[in-house]
Amino acid sequence: MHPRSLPTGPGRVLPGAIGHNRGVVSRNYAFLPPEGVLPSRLPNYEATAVRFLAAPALGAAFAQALLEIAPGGGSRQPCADTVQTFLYAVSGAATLTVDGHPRIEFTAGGYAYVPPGCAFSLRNDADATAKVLVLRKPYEAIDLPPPEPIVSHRSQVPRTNHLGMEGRAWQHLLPVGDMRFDMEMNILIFSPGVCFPAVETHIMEHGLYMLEGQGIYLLDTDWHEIWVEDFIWMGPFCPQQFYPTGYGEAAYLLYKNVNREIAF
Ligand code: UGY
Ligand code: MN
Repeated sequence: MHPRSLPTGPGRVLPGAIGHNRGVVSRNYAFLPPEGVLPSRLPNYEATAVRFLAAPALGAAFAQALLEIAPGGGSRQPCADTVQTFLYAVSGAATLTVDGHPRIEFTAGGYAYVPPGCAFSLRNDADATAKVLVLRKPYEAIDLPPPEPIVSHRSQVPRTNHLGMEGRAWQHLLPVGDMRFDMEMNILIFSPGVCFPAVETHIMEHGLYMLEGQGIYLLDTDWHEIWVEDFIWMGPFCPQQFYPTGYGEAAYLLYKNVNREIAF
């Protein structure tokens, strides 16, 4: 019997919570199921829990967090940061305002790129909690102006397949190959049974949030079963491979740092 199918009662620990823990934090990767990532609060947000998923404290060169904005909650005032921010709506319906763009209803699949110095705010005027992923990273400036803000939705982004591998698809949420950007945010989509053509061992870091389906993920030398809402940090050169095990498509949102020289 699966431990989750065993009987328990209100106020009691779920069977298997300890012996079947899936969370791992190692030198060059972390696998974080949601139940282990405890909430905190942020000064500029009311009625909002923040669950940090990646941060320099872990070894990452970026920060990523899940905001859970209760009805009536959200930013106290517009927030302009010296670092760039990427927002992705996971569930619920928040209201997003990005400087220079009309206010929009920010529902699942909505996303925004907010360059350094540009202000944004998130409010929840609906009657259910809104979950929003926030990624922050210092912008690595070059001799080009920084990018403009982008406010869009996953449904506006075509599926492409630059590798031509059967059963694979990508949605590039930010322009790929545009040297003003120092990062990519992509949704990778896999048909059942389809994996990467090789185990990857690249310098780029990843922050991965599982959106749909399930599978097993190779990180360094270990395989991990992955489900919706799980998060993975992959550090530079971490060996990685994904093998979907569900009956339908698997999809995840993936951060990747690109387009810049090595800093010494
Ligand atoms: O683009 C990538 O690096 C991607 N294939 N990696 C991953 O999904 N772990
Ligand atoms: Mn990769």
